[in-house]
Amino acid sequence: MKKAFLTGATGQDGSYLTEFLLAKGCEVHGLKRRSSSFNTDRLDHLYRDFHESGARFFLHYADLTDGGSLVKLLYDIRPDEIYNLAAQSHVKVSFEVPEYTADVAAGGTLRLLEAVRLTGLRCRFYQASSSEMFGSAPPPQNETTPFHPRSPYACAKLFGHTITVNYRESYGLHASSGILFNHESPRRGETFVTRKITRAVAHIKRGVQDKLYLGNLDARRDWGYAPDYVRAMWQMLQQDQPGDYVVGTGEAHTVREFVELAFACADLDWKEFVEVDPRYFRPAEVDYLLADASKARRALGWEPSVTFADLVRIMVDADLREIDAKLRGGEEALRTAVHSEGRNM
Ligand code: NAP
Ligand code: G4F
Repeated sequence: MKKAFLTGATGQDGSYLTEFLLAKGCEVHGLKRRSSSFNTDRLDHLYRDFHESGARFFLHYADLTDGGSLVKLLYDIRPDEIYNLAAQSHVKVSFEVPEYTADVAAGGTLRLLEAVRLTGLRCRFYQASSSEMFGSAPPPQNETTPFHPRSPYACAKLFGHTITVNYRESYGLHASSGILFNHESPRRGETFVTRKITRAVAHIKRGVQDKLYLGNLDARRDWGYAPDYVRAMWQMLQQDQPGDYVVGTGEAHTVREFVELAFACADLDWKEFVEVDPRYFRPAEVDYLLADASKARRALGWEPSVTFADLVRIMVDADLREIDAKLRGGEEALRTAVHSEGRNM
C-alpha cells in the first residue's frame, strides 16, 4: 500500500486530496498545525479512530515553520509521495502578514525539501505553486510565461516553486510543481471572493444579511472546481519524469460576472445588495489570469469536469443548505451571529 504524506491537510485542497488518495487505496498521513480550537471540519467525515483496525488516515501535529518537526515526521512515516499544500494562502492577508506568509510558503517549502534530503527518502514530491506567480504577465499564461508576482504571497510562492525546481535539478528528486489557477468549492475558505459571494447570497436569500461589500469587481480569474485540481496533483506524481504544469480551465470571468450569476441562482438582483468597499482593494492587483493548460491536457490527459455556471450553482446550493441547517438549529441565535459576521468579513 502506498503511503502519502500531505501538508495543508485541513485546508480545501487537503481535504479533497485526502479523499482522493484514500479512494486510490493509499495510507494517508496529514500534517495539521496546533490550533486552540478544532480545525478539522473539512476532514471529520473521513476520520476513524486510529485504534480501530483498518484505519488508513492519520493526522500528525507539526508546523511548516518548525523544521525539526518535519524531519521527525518524515523519518517516522517514510512516505512514497509528499504533497506540500500548506500555506498562508490569502493574497490580501499576505500584505498584512508578509513575513509570516514568506516563512510558511517559502521557508516551509525549503524546510520540507531539506527534510526529504536529510532523511534520504526516495519519494515523489508535489509543490502547490500558484498562478498568482504570473501576476501582471499578460494572459493566457503557460509554463513558459515569465513570472511577475504582485504580492508577498506570490513572491513567497515563487521561491517555493523555484526551490522545488532547484532540488529536482541538484539532487535528482522527483519533484513536480503544479501552477494551479483558482479553484473553488463549497469547502473554500469563507474570505476568498467566490465563497464570500455564495455565502452572502444564501444569507441574503434567507434574510440574515442585508448587504455584500466587495473590492475590485473587474479582476478576471480562471475559476475551476477543486476536486478536479487534486486529481491533477496526483497525476503529476504518477509520471515517470517530474515536471511543472499549468492547470486551469482556459476560461476567465470577472468577479462581477461571478456575482451576477450567483445572485441569479437565488433569483436575486445583485445590484440591490452589492456595494464596493475600498477596504478590500489590494496594494497591487492581479488583473487577469487565464490558463493555457495545453501541457497538462496533453501530457496528463487532465480535463476539468465542471463548467463555470455549474461551479457557481454548486456553491450557492451548498451555502443555502448550510444556512438552512443552521437556521433549523437555532434561528434567533443564528440571526444575530451571521449579522455581525457579515459586516466584519
Ligand atoms: P487553504 O484552504 O487556505 O489551506 C491552507 C492549509 O495550510 C490549511 O490546512 C492550513 O492549516 C495550512 N497551514 C497554514 N499555515 C501553516 C503552517 N504554518 N504549518 C502547517 N500548516 C499550515 O488553501 P487551499 O485553497 O486548500 O490551497 C492549498 C495550497 O494550494 C496552498 O498552498 C495555496 O497557496 C495553493 N494554491 C491554491 C489555489 C486555490 O485556488 N485554492 C490556487 C493555487 C495554489 P489551518 O487549517 O490550520 O489554517
Ligand atoms: O478569491 P481571492 O481572494 O483569490 P486570489 O487573490 O485570486 O488568490 C487565490 O487564488 C490564487 C491562485 O491564483 C491562489 F494562489 C491563492 O492562494 C488564492 O487561493 O480574490 C480573487 C479576486 C481578486 O482580484 C480580488 O481583488 O477577487 C477580488 N476581490 C474583489 N472583492 C475580492 C473581494 N477578493 C476577496 N478575497 N474579497 C473581496 O471582498
